[in-house]
Amino acid sequence: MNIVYITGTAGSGKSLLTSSLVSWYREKSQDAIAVNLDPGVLSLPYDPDVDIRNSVDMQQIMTDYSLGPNGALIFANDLIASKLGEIQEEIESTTADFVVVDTPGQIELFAFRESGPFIAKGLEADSKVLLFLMDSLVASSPTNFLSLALLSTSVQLRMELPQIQVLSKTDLAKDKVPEMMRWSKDPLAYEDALSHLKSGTEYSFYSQLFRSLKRSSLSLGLYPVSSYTREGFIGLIGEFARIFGGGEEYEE
Ligand SMILES: Nc1nc2c(ncn2[C@@H]2O[C@H](COP(=O)(O)OP(=O)(O)O)[C@@H](O)[C@H]2O)c(=O)[nH]1
Ligand SMILES: [Mg+2]
Repeated sequence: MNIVYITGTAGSGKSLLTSSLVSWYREKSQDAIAVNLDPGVLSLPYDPDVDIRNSVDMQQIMTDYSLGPNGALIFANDLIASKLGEIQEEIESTTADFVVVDTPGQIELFAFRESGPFIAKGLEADSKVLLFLMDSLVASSPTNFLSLALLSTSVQLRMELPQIQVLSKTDLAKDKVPEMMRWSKDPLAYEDALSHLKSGTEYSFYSQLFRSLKRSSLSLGLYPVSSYTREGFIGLIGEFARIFGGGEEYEE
């Protein structure tokens, strides 16, 4: 059994990608399940096979501890850690080969408190990979692109798992995607985009940060994907197959 954790900022497309990946695997007759780890979510674009909301009840927490929604959300996210055994058992009670884990809407509640890294490291699987979603619409300016690349590095330092960066919602930023892909591969292309925007001091700050990230990057690369059109799925799922060591060949 292999696990894909899906992380990214709120609204970056985690839940829809979870849904689309599971559907895609199932259409290829692969045994895949969706796990929802967001205790605060009201509606999801998929029917979760394992759902943290069955064991962590936000309403109950608000009542029992006299907390408002924000306090209850923090409490609920911290409680996820105590459910590790239950989640593992539920996953293992399925026969799934691919487990796609949708993480809480707010990344700081998952990656930067204790429960996220605890669950990510604690769930047992043959292989695990962590996706970090960079929303195409946000990442299309060179400074935002760097900011998201830094955040994804920060998340990786917390989670300590192999990481793939995903440029999400590419259907919404079609004309910008090729340029962002060039930035990810070539610091000179990135510096070219910066040179129109920044003063000398800013330019050198951004370009040096970018170069040092590129030089020492722990990421396995940036994959452009649309959960609506499924553009880019072959590339992304091919990368999973390499990590998971499966020999599957997929077609669109
Ligand atoms: N056009 C388009 N919209 C998307 C895509 N992925 C997500 N969205 C939309 O972006 C919004 C946030 O997505 P969601 O999956 O809920 O983000 P999450 O907060 O990271 O789980 C929703 O309205 C989605 O329908 C995509 O690939 N293309
Ligand atoms: Mg979500």
